[in-house]
Amino acid sequence: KEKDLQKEFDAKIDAETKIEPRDWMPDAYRKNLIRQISQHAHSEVVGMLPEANWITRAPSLRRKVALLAKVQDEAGHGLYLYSATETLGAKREDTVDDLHRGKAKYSNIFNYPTVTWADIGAIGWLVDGAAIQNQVMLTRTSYGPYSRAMVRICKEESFHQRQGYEIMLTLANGTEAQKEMAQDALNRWWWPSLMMFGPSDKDSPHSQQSMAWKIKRQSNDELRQEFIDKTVPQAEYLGLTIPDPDLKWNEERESYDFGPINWDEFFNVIKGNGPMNKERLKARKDAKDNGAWVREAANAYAKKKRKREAG
Ligand code: FAQ
Repeated sequence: KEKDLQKEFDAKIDAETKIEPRDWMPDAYRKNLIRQISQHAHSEVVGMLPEANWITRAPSLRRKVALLAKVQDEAGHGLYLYSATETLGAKREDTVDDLHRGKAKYSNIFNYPTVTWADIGAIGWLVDGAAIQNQVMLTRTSYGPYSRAMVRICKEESFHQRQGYEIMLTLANGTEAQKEMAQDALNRWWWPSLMMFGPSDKDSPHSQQSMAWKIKRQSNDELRQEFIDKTVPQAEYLGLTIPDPDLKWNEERESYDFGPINWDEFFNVIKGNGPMNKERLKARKDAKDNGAWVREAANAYAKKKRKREAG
């Protein structure tokens, strides 16, 4: 019986038929999806913090409205993705507790500080840009609810990317000090953004199986290269310099060669030792603790209502 179910599952993967919540799936497929989607959800939620830091200090009402909307979108993405993990049988409480206990990962990128307004531009441009590169691929992922979530989320991320690029464009065409601020933000966010795609393919333990299951449709290195090729001309248009002396167009490959990535920094950050890891986790834990009374009140109200309805 199990063999038949496995065969049916394999045939669906081969035929590009989405796997749906009630379908049989191998345990390891389910586990791997819960791992990836919950980390993705945590990234969206923790990812609100660096930008939220600038909401009160946005330089104009228009900038503030756009930033508020963007940060709210990220919250929505997080909730959407937690729901996707629930379709796989994960409990949201456990998933969130794993984050708070430091057991679950979230994207390396959100462990860096946002020290100037230009960082908000750089995040939209580079971080959302990298997120789109990865998530457009995930619209074709084999698990139905995840793939459909990605279609919606990518539409919003495109707005976020343009919002960030436009901030960079304004600064890059502004005063000398503003241009310097934009360049400084690019210098600090470039390399961590490249790390968002994950370790090199040869050091990526999940890739092979995730590709076979069509959870991932392109490798970490392929996506990183595509992102670089797309982003270099955008930096040129801004008149800014990518902080990589080895960056060079390769005629033969029709693609950019680039310098070595500091993987020690990456692994250190995802182990919890980045500049902002402790502060980010504390902010999430405090948010949960400070909201405890709301959850208690909502539960008490729901209980009272059920009792009343029962008779
Ligand atoms: N950060 O074997 P692989 C956003 C971990 S976008 C931290 O290659 P996999 C939008 C990995 O989990 C950011 N950890 O793993 C936004 C694994 O550890 P584990 C979120 C990383 O899964 C924008 C180990 O290294 N996007 O939030 C990272 O096959 C602006 C080995 O790696 C997604 O999560 C990293 N960058 O490939 C929000 C996209 N990379 O679990 C607010 C969905 C790897 O064994 C503001 N995820 N690790 O302990 C994916 O596509 C994949 O999970 C990859 C990693 C490509 C990230």
